[in-house]
Amino acid sequence: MAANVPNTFPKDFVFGGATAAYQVEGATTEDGRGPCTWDEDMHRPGSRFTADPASDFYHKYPEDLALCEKFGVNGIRISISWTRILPEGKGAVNQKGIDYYNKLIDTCLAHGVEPFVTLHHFDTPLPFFHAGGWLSRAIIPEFVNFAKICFDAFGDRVKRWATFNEPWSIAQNGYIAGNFPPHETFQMAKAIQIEHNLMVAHAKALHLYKTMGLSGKIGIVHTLEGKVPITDTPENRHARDLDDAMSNRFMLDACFLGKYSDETMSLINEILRENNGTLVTEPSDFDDFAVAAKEIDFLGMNYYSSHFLQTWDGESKVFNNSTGEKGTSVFALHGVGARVSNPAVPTTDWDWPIYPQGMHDQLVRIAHDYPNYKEIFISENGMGYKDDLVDGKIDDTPRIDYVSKHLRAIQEAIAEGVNVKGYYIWSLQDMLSWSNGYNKRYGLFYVDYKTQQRIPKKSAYWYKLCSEQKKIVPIEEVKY
Ligand code: BGP
Repeated sequence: MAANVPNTFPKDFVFGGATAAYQVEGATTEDGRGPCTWDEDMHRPGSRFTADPASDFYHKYPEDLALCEKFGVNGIRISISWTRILPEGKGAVNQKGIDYYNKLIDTCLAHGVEPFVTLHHFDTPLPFFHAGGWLSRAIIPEFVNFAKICFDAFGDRVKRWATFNEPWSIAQNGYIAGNFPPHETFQMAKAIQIEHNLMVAHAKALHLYKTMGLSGKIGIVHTLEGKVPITDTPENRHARDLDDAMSNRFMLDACFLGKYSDETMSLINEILRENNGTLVTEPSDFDDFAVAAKEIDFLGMNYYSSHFLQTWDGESKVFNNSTGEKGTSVFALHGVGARVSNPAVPTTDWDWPIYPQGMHDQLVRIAHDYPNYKEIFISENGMGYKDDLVDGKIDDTPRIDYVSKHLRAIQEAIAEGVNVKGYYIWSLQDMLSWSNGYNKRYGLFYVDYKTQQRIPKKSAYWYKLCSEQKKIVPIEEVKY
């Protein structure tokens, strides 16, 4: 780390906490909510967990927001469950869903916690999922309709909107890694098509917002995994470029260039060729992209990890470590590359490399490659950990260490001129992890799932000091 970069954040830097509706709310059948794709998925035979009651945020939000205020968390990412508002994805609006989010947003504001609202955080309405999900373009106008209802209902108070959370995860996890519904594997062409369709939906919803005369800002949340060749050979660098194109660059181009650059398309076409696939687009998609790229206000960047790439011409193979049994992950894709372990880089129990340099590098890359980006928020970052409750306390020092190093990477990027305006730790409280369940905890606030009691972890006390002092506070200064 560069020693000459001051340990300080701008006065208006947000120290936030992130959540997602399906992971925290519970109450999946309450007050008229309709099913989303995950409700069916988590009730299939062999499923290890469900989303009820999760962290019971549907009822416990006043307590969680009071904790935010007490612990210096001055921003919260929430998402709106599409099927609370429109139980069948379309048709009649469920007033109870509107009422819930009105109360939630008002409570955020009453506690001085700025809401950052995501319209879609993986919870596609079940009827649309059955009709092909994001592979089908039929869902695009339905999403825009849902977005309009939300902008109309909440746009007077919500000043920061994201259209989607992590389009790449929808594509990769559902169609390549197989750990999200519909659990398909190695369908690189489908994944790329889904990315494109999501970018069209994003562009249309974003432009709609801009025509409504509301006073807030709108962007998108991408997960930007760093990509590094495991050794510096031309073959490994090419594997890096292919993985980066499919995971990051394709969608960044759509959002910020308003088109796919020739270099990006050359990499994407190589992946499609190797996997016997094609990409279907319509000419008007690029008109939508061009308009939205001029209008986008910010990028939300989720960053947890980077991948170390090696060239790979074998068959595709993936094993998802969803239990925290360290060292079990496998990820190699035909026509792309293999993600291999780097002995010099530590990992979490779920085999995610801990590599803050990757966050810095992605921030600098955005500023360099997409200079019209305006502002960036780190909209998720944090460490999955099997927190132990000992004598009523949780000492999560490894998490503090992880977050400190990533905050430092942000300070360095800011010092190099990147406009980073805030950090939302994943997660605010412990919650359901999509494919891992409840033993992978991320929260500042421990959730006892038997009683729903909240217990602030050591990291919560530390985060409060950082937020108050607008700097990375040494762990020794935490009284716990
Ligand atoms: C991001 C998602 C979050 C969250 C987080 C941690 O991709 O936006 O919803 O789940 O990752 O992932 P996991 O729960 O798989 O450890």
